[in-house]
Amino acid sequence: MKKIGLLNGPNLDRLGKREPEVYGTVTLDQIEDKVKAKAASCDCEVEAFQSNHEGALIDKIHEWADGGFGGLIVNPGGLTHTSVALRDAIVASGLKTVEVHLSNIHAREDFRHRSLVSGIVAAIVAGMGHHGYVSALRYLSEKA
Ligand code: DHK
Repeated sequence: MKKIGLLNGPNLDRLGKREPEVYGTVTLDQIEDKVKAKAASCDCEVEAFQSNHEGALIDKIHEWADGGFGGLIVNPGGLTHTSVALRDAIVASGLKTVEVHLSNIHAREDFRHRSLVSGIVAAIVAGMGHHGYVSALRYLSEKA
């Protein structure tokens, strides 16, 4: 049984209420349920965590790295574009990682085009809304 972490960063707890024209109407609870339901059919176990705090996200990555996890699905939210520390934690974890964005960050403001995470992850999914998370799990169920 592969253990996969599902990590969501700042403001993703507001999904469903937050700019639905950009991020959709599906809530984070619903996304986590969809990913966990998919996990049941591909011999994976998914643990989900969301925080609005950079340090809490980093602590969770360390915990998962030490806890026998094999893969990580991460949407760092706005920290995507700013956080060297989060990037360093992902590298140090050794977890096979997929970066997910609900929106197509390359079709948005210039400051969203650069991700500090993209260069160190195995794969990137952007613009597929909540489907991106399930696609990431499908990939990690084979590759992690
Ligand atoms: C989510 C956020 O909160 C933004 O800060 C990113 C990302 C994009 C998303 O599309 O899921 O720029």
